[in-house]
Amino acid sequence: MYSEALITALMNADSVAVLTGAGVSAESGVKTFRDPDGLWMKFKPEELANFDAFMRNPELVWEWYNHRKEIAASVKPNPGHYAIAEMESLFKEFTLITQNVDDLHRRAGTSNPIELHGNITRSFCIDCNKFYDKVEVSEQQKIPKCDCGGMIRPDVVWFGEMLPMNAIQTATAAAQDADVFFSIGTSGEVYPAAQLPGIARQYGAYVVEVNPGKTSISFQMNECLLGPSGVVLPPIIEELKRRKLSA
Ligand code: BV8
Ligand code: ZN
Repeated sequence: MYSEALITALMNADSVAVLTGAGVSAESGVKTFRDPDGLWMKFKPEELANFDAFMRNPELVWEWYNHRKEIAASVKPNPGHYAIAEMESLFKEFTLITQNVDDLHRRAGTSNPIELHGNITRSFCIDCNKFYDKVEVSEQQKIPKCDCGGMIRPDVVWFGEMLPMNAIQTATAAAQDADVFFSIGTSGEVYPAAQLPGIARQYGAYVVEVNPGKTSISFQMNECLLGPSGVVLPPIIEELKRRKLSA
């Protein structure tokens, strides 16, 4: 499935970076956004994943995020998440950058996921910015309220919102430094995350896409591994560990 060039590049790599999207969680049972049965097929992103939509209809947006929170909490990381977590110990420098908000990389053991679009398990008050790890949304109180009386929102980056400065700076530096850069389970439709594989390529990385299908950024890759991440990644990690042992 993978080429000798990829294994050689990984054997010689000091620094490796990985960008993931919703596809890496698909085998855990979490719907993606743009696949035929994806989340955006039922809801329009502009109706839900933006601040104006939240202010217009906070109950609907909280209902949607609570639904996604319950799904994320009820599923488990899959072999793709675990393979990525294992990569951390195989290279001098390793950075996992994710667009996902489902917390599955952390639950699979990745110690410091760079969360470009936030994390659905966290929320914060839009008035005083107080963070909450746990918010109760009940029948009576459909919109969680802060101690200060302000409305609480999910800690995710909506369309039209800036990404957390430190996250996008760390991610960009990791892409520039990478000897090998993986783009896994992302359609490459959302910016500025979708610029990262191209930046890595520009700075000399060997860039690999892992996705059952072609995407709008496949043309930027050195290699496209056409398959599900939970199937494609584990054999690469196994081969790498075998070669490192015998090196
Ligand atoms: C911003 C919220 C500054 C959290 C999301 C250029 C530069 C900067 C901004 C823009 C720009 N051009 C346009 C913009 C605006 C906008 C944008 O990118 N719009 C797009 C749609 C054109 N970007 C922004 O607004 C960003 N903000 O840049 O601020 C600014 C402000 C104003 C104006 C200009 C600049 C904010 C972007 C963040 C938006 N928030 N979500 C949440 O609810 O989740 S985006 C949403 O899409 C998710 O976060 C998701 O992660 C993300 C990307 O989707 P993917 O993860 O790729 O998922 P998708 O379903 O698309 O694809 C899944 C893939 O997996 C498929 O390819 C499939 O084949 C594959 N797959 C399926 N099964 C498997 C698999 N792969 C592997 N294994 C499998 N088993
Ligand atoms: Zn508050």
